[in-house]
Amino acid sequence: MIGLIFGPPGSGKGTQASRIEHEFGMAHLSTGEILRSEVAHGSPVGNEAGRIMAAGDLVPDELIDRIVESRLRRTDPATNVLLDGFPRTIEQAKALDRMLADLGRKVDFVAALDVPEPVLVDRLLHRAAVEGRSDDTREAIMERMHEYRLRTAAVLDHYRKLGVPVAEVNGVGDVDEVFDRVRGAITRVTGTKPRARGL
Ligand code: B4P
Repeated sequence: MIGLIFGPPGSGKGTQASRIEHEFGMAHLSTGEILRSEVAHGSPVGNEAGRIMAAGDLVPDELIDRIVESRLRRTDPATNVLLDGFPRTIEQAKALDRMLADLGRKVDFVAALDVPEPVLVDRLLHRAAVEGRSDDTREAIMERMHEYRLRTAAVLDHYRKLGVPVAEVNGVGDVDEVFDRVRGAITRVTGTKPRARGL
């Protein structure tokens, strides 16, 4: 099974993904985390991506597509994969569909977190104060929201048109409350039961 956790910056994709990973037995692949690790290691990819990310822009599709493709090719075909932060453009979505078709796989569900922009900005400014991430400045946050509206939001319609089940989930509330909704939505659209105790 291949799932996407989707939503605007700060909607909690990474936060919810680590819970989905454990409860549904999925391997979590976050393009944001991969890029931050490349930046931290000072690799050529990291040097190229770091400046772009700090400005709140999306790194080039070709770069991200190559990263994801190499990870997917290394993944056992029997492994359930949860993609987090990818695809973020229609071009990335089409590239993903081609990669998966080559591997005899497809996107099975999209869980989309819905959070109003003022709440997103507050969360990211709060994270800036706690973690000091280079792309959590007010200016970069505004740019990330703009990129989301301009280029990323359309990815949901791409998958709806392909007939992929898209579950929209209210992402406002505490993390456990949001996860209850996410878990319910994934169970509904996939018919898969969480594996953790007492569920
Ligand atoms: P990502 O790492 O994907 O970061 P994000 O969208 O900001 O965060 P996410 O939605 O995962 O929020 P989180 O759980 O952390 O991308 C970072 C950058 O990498 C992009 O801007 C781009 O430059 C680049 N990039 C990545 N993928 C790319 C791609 N495919 N193509 C091009 N460029 C790409 O939560 C945010 C905060 O809210 C946290 O502090 C968390 O603790 C808090 N929070 C979460 N849930 C909450 C809740 N329910 N209530 C209150 N706070 C909550």
